[in-house]
Amino acid sequence: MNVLILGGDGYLGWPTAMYLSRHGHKVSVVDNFIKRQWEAEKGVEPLIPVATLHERVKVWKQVSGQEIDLYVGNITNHRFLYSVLASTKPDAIIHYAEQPSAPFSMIDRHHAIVTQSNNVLGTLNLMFAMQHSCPDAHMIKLGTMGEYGTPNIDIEEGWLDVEHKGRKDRVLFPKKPFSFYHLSKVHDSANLYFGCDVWGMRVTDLNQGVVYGIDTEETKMHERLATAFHYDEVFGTALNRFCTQAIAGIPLTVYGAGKHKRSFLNITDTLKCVEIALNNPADKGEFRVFNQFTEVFSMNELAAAVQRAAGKMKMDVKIKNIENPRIEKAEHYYNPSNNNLLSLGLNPVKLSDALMDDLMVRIKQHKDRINNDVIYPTVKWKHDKKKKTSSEADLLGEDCASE
Ligand code: USQ
Repeated sequence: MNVLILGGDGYLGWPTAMYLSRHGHKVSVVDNFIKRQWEAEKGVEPLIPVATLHERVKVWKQVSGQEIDLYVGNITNHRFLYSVLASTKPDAIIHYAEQPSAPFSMIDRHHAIVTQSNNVLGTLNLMFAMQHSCPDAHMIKLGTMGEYGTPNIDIEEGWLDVEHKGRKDRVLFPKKPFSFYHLSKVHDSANLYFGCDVWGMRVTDLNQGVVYGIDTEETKMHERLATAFHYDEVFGTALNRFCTQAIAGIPLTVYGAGKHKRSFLNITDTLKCVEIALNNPADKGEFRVFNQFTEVFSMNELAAAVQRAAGKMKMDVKIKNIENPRIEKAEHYYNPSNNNLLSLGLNPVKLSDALMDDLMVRIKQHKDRINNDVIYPTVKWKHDKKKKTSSEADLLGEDCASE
């Protein structure tokens, strides 16, 4: 297939590009490198040095013989997006081009607005650009399990059958998201459902859990093909952070009592799930939702697994329950369904001891690059009103998220 990947420089975008290129698809990638700018703003870097996208595309050609076409630009600029779609004429578009961090979106007013305008307007532009150039193409959109929050009922895949005062209907599953970032994905989902309903778009919304892992088959093919693995408080996700903290010899930062649960998957399963969605496109007019995760863990379970793996490497790792900087339920019911991808053939990679050992060994190779100063959480969901936020934009505007 002719596949266009938006956000091709990212943690998931770049491995997806190589994977699909290796599996016989014609791949083009788009990125404006804004994530690298946000990293610079927060003073953080991926653990493994990440080559420029231009260089990675070149190295990929050398090691695989396959070309990946690169387009540099911002998808919130509709002229740029229209021209990319007109020249690539994709059968499918995989849309990762969003600000991906919940803490980033909660820093202050400015970061909430950057997140929602980038994510929601980028997706809206894409909807219009597709109507213009490729109305029959399949959009595979990266959503998040965090759209649902932690409701006190089973989490279905996107939809809920309801009976109300004797009448029945099928409605989008009620959303109780965790942050302005997660909310941006809720807004995207609502817009995309509308596009399917009104224009006959075909969309698969992948409500993905927390991804962990550092390598895929393709990143292992050359050191300059590495992807952006983060462990910092803003862009690092829980398991990646815990493993890095273990290697750094600092206590694992479990937020709160650690009894809250989330859904997880390995980075290699992200690629498999996207491939499954690609090979089984949504019907015309269908807004299809897959819950993309393979396992559920509480934070305490996750930290204990890392502690065990570290113990095997003769490291004595402590777990520290610190005050939760987020507002989230400390204990809750959690029973999300993930049948759609399993029934289409997903064979999950489970978080085995072996997998954790590999991850820790790989992190250890770059131990000297770990910056302990960016690990402890400083972004809080509820701001201290007396304290000014550090963002220049908000100091000028004299406001902050809690006001
Ligand atoms: N947590 C800790 N200690 C840490 C970091 C996180 O206990 O040092 C806990 C948090 O309290 C939270 C959970 O881990 O409940 C998950 O946090 P996270 O930072 O790993 O993930 P999250 O902020 O939810 O966002 C990440 C990705 C996002 C994706 C989402 C999937 O950054 O792009 O959409 O995972 S999900 O969580 O299912 O919404």
